[in-house]
Amino acid sequence: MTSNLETQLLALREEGEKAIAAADTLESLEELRVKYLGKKGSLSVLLGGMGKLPAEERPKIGAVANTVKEALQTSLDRQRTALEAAKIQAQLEAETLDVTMPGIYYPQGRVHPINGMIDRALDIFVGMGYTVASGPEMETDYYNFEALNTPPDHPARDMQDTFYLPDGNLLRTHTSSVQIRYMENEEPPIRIVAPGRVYRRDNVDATHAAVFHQIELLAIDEGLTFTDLKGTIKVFLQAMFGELPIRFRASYFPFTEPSAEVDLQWNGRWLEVMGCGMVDPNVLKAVGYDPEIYTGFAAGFGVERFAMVLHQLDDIRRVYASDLRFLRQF
Ligand code: 2U9
Repeated sequence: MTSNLETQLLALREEGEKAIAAADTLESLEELRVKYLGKKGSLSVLLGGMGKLPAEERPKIGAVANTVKEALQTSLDRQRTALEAAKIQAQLEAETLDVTMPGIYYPQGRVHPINGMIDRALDIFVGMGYTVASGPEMETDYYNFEALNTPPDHPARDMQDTFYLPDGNLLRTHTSSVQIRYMENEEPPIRIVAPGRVYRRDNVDATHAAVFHQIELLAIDEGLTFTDLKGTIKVFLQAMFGELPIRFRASYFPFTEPSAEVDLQWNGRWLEVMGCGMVDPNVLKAVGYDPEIYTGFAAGFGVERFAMVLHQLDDIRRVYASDLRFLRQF
């Protein structure tokens, strides 16, 4: 004969196993464990009624209660394992990296052709032992002209007319002022290269701009000659343009004596690409160097002009127009 308590125990087992199998989270599973097997859970409550049973029935009911308890515990363990596995699986799926997904597009910038040209030229001079120097774009008359052997009444000032500020300062017409400042603070031997923006009061056309970029180099030491100047320029121009014929033509600059223009044979035509010369003794004196001990050479070129030759540009204004169709080509 099956006692009432035994029926209830078996019903509890059936109900519990169904509920446990249906639990879909670890939290609800824990609630079911407490509900059925907890201290105040259904099984405890039922077993509380054991005392009312006749003594001979107790062992049998006790045994049934044990199997019910074990069965529920087994169900709980099985469901916990399944839910934990499902949780890990869901996490893995949620975190899967889809390498075929298109990435986020960030428009990529690139080096402006003028800066690219400056970088290339500086690399070559740094390779020859030069140090890069810089200075202010707003200058005094002294650093831009006077210290460079160009007094106020000098005819060369006409060609380098510039923008003057109300206080008498000006926008530098070349980076030579950087070399003057450097020489004032340092002692020979000196090997510097000065890149930078310069200004001229010029009428703007396909080959002239009021703002452009220059690179100038300066070497001061004991015993430097025009031969050192020629060799340095030859190495530089060949690194820049390749093995092309070059020639030096006598010229004039207030700050160098003798002075020369450097021409490069490019596509069968002679192109003027640089100016150069031996630093004028008056410039050495202006910074306190003894011209009987030290000599030096200097050279300068326009970065835009180099870029126009190398990239075959027809109009200098293109490099300032910020037209992406133009800039994307470099
Ligand atoms: C010091 C002494 C001498 C720098 C020099 C040139 C010749 C030259 C022009 C090229 C085209 C400027 O960009 S451009 O218009 N430059 O021809 N520059 S010698 O001579 C110096 C510099 C600094 C202390």
